[in-house]
Amino acid sequence: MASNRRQFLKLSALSVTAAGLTSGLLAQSETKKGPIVLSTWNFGLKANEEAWKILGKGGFALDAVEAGVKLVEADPTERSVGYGGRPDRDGIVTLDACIMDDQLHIGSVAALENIMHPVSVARAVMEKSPHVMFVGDGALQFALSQGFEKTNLLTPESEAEWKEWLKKSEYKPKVNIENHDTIGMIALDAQGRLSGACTTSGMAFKMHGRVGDSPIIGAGLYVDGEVGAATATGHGEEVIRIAGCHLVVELMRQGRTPEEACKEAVARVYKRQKHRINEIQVGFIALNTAGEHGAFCVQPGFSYARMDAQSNVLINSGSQI
Ligand code: SD4
Repeated sequence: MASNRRQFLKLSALSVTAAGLTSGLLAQSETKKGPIVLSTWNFGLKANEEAWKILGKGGFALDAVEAGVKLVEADPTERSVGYGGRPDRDGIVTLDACIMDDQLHIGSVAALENIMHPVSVARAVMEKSPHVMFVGDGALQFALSQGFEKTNLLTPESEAEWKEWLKKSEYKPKVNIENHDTIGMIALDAQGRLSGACTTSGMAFKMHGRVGDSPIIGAGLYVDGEVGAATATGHGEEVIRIAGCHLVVELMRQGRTPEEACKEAVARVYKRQKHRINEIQVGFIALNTAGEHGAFCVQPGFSYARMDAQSNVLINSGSQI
């Protein structure tokens, strides 16, 4: 029974649906340079459109990825990123984000509270500080010093969900299509420059102070201008363990296609966690300097949005199980 269901999910992952989903096989066969932008989950479609306002005019990939993910950060209906994100178990919304260009310029913030756009604070860390990462209260102080304003990020919906969660206080984070999570975006611009950004409110009802992979350069995001870029979503602890996105980029450097590189990284997660693999989701997306792209994940259900001059489509990722 379970294997029939798995078979069904695998087959359906390869089919073209009315919702505009296209297959991983199609993605593999496309070979074109930029501009092109990829982002995680179905909210990536609208984020790509926003990024395209810059990419489509020949703008810088770094500006495009920042603008693209900001759209999702500001949307209170997206409950896993930015404003309206689910809080930790103390009822506090804490945000993680990072940004990176093709020259190894990096900026990151972790466990940041009360700021609507952590990705822009990460960019300010990159461009206006001598450091690469700020956390917690220091990140907030830095943001305020740069002119960012404090906002209450806990919406009534997220607060109600947290109060409901407190009744049982069971921490079993479910990460998949039901509550699509981090937005990671990677782009190649018309001049062949790569950049990436990643932003999240992290695992719902995490312990206060917990930081996931998303603000960690090399785990939730990595960009190398000579090779390609990758970003991740899913259980951050598993992504950090294998230095996931750095691994994906290094595998592309060794000659793997983006999809092969993502698949090999997912296999490392699987190898260690196969006894409890049904509880784990990790997905990677990757783009190389030729504009080829691909993805792979542990559980069926992960998709990514790909936009180029022709179209903006949601692509189902292949999965390990
Ligand atoms: C984290 N990777 O905080 C993030 C959350 C996420 O899909 O992407 N969930 O671990």
